[in-house]
Amino acid sequence: MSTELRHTYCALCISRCGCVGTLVDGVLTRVDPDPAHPTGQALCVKARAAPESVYAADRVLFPLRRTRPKGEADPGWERISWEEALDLLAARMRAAIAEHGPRALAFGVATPSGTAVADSFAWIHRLAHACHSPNLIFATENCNWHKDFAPAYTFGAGIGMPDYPHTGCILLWGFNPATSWLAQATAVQQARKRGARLIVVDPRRAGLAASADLWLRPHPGSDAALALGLAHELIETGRFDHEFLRSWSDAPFLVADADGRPLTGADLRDDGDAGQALAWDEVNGLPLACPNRPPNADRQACLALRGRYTVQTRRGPIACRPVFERLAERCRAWPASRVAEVTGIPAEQVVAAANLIADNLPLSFFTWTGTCQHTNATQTGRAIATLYGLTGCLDAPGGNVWFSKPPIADVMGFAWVTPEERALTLGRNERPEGPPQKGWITSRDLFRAVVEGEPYPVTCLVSFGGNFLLSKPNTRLSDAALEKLGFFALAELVETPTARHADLLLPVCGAWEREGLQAGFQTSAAAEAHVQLRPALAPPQGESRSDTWIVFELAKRLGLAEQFYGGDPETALVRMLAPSGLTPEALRAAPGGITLKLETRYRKYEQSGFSTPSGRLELHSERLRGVGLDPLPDHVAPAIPHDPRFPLTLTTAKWPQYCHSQQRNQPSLRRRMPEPLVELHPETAAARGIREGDWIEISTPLGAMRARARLDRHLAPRVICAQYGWWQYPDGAGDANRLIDGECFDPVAGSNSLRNFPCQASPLPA
Ligand SMILES: Nc1nc2c(c(=O)[nH]1)N[C@H]1C(S)=C(S)[C@@H](COP(=O)(O)OP(=O)(O)OC[C@H]3O[C@@H](n4cnc5c(=O)[nH]c(N)nc54)[C@H](O)[C@@H]3O)O[C@H]1N2
Ligand SMILES: Nc1nc2c(c(=O)[nH]1)N[C@H]1C(S)=C(S)[C@@H](COP(=O)(O)OP(=O)(O)OC[C@H]3O[C@@H](n4cnc5c(=O)[nH]c(N)nc54)[C@H](O)[C@@H]3O)O[C@H]1N2
Ligand code: SF4
Ligand SMILES: [Mo]
Repeated sequence: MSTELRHTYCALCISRCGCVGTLVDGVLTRVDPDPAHPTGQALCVKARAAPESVYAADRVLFPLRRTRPKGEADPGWERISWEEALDLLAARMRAAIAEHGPRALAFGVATPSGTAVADSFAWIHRLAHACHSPNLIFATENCNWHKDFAPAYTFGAGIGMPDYPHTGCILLWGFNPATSWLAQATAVQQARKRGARLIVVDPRRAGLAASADLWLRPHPGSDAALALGLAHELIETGRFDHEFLRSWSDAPFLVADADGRPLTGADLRDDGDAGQALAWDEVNGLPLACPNRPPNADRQACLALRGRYTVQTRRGPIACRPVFERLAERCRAWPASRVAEVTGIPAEQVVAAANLIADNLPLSFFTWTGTCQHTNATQTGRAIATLYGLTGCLDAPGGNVWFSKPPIADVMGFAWVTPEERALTLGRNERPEGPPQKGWITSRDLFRAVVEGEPYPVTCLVSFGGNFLLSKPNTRLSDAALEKLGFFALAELVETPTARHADLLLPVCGAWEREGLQAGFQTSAAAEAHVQLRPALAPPQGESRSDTWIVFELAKRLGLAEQFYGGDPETALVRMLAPSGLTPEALRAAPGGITLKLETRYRKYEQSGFSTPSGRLELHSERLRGVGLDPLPDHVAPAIPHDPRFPLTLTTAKWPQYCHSQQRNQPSLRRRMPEPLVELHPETAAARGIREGDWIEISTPLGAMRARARLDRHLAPRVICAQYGWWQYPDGAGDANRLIDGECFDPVAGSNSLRNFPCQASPLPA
């Protein structure tokens, strides 16, 4: 018997935990943490189930072609060769483009945060772009848009990463790392041991909330009210970073009272600079043109943050106020008493949270899907980012920092799609400042294009994972669209309900069966400097192949070999790594990874400004105002139906055992969570004759589902938390998304109301 230990990392979720696999006679038997790895302190049950996932009986092992009409329960799969499968797919892709143009060909990809498709994410995008397709569907509007892209309106970039080793207070807002990002949970706990304080904002007492200094329990979808209330406490007591705001944010910029327009140099003189903002010089009592990036800190002390002024412009006097004054007025509408009414959080706790923040700077924060799966997600994100801006901790030691990343070539090929083609991205006209600007489309827009041909027909979908029937709202539309699609090819590990609609099912090998590159592990400066070429722990099962292999084979058949380095993934990897000075050989010789020597630089804005239009942190977003949206954050009531028959609020969350709709086929995980659960307050249950462990029905205006009741006295009596992603039940038990309307969405980002939907709970006959 030979035993081999192999260093690798778990690629199943965003945490990418460093680990060591044990192979006995070449067979993967177990996976353990790798404490020497920057994210290797702990592993969750999903990684420990690795052998079960590799050798699962229900894996798709061969390319399969449908022989029976769509809509029939049995697709009548016929096994075909890879040659046939790839030739067929390439022919159908070409036909779609020839018939209706590249816009009729859409691509799809599973979430890179909750699957290992991150390995191939860039290559899949490169293929879509090489085909000139402006349409790619994945989970972004309900997943990472609000932490990685939308904060650009305020910060010029994503939210960065808490500098846990140096932080004074951690704010986890709609983010439960104990379940969703183990490496961050470990970092939080280490910081707490050192004395850092912790505030958790979550309708559930989930994960670290139980041990936090303060757990705030908002009603789902009311987070912006809390953020503005906290900002109000800090502003009115003067506990904000005046210096930072004056010198590095747009806080002093003057905005006209009449129309909300920022004043510029061009208002003063004919030859004035329309790109230069005006502020009020309190010492001289004059408007002053503010220098552009990086701002001239010497002259900032005289700039007013508060007050009302009249500027004599070329066209006469204009009444105006600094951005900060306007923000302060916005926040004044949110005293703790009103925050309490809207959020359900006691007013004393709002004040206590503001005190905890102000007394324990530097503050760091992380927010994820708890705040983004709402119809008011963009404004909520703006409100939280604005609150954070007040502390002056952005990119400062102990704050949220953009750590140096390993330099890796961007291979997405975004520019290959012309601006004219990009203008056709579904949803772009309606939400120009949201995901469509990157070519990312929502299920609603894609499936309407398929079913109704509006605004134009999409006839072919090529997706690399993604279980849209379970992960997107409005299941009825998804179902109809997948059935109607002219051609649907899906690369998958297992035959999901979505896969049953495919014309062609391509077998992919799982994360443990293929190599994968991770350049940067995010959670600390050292982790972010770590590069690893994950070795496979097992050979690909059956005839399964990696997504990357499929992309390159397709590219060759589509005449795109040149854009794909001659169709050779190894050459591509060499080119991708080139800027870092690393090679595949060097990485293969160091399977645990290589930590590059990257310097951590704080407050990078002092050299280069922020990547916003003004070069400063923007409390007022002119970009949002430019498309008719509110330039300042506000709490907007969720745009969801109101119906007295559905008095409860349905929310959802992740569970440690599973990622979304996956892994139910792994016995050790299934034993831990055999059936779909729904959490509700004991009073809510008692009022309906529901007991712990009963199967109950949850209904909304769209439909009903079943789950087993779990009583939780920490929930608000109005809130129930259900699961989504179960497809092991013929009647849709544990599939909350069939209850949620896809027409309720955020006007900027298209995010769905997956965390706040009116519902009712009722007992089922035993
Ligand atoms: N085990 C596991 N890990 C995962 C995943 C998985 O499916 N399973 N998926 C991965 C992916 S793709 C993602 S995006 C991340 C997501 O990571 P998280 O965002 O941490 O995951 P969730 O548990 O969905 O949501 C976090 C918390 O938000 C709370 N919440 C619900 N509604 C609201 C609200 O209105 N306001 C506030 N403040 N909080 C609210 C929930 O109760 C929950 O505790 O996890 C990744 N990791
Ligand atoms: N109600 C509700 N709905 C939600 C959420 C919620 O919190 N509440 N969360 C949302 C979030 S944050 C996200 S990210 C989405 C996730 O949405 P999806 O990306 O659709 O996630 P899954 O449902 O897990 O489906 C992923 C599929 O990809 C397959 N897969 C896994 N790894 C690979 C791989 O390496 N290659 C290929 N080709 N396939 C692979 C899996 O077998 C699985 O069937 O769901 C969203 N839906
Ligand atoms: S948290 Fe679990 S699933 Fe995610 S990377 Fe770590 S071990 Fe893998
Ligand atoms: Mo996600």
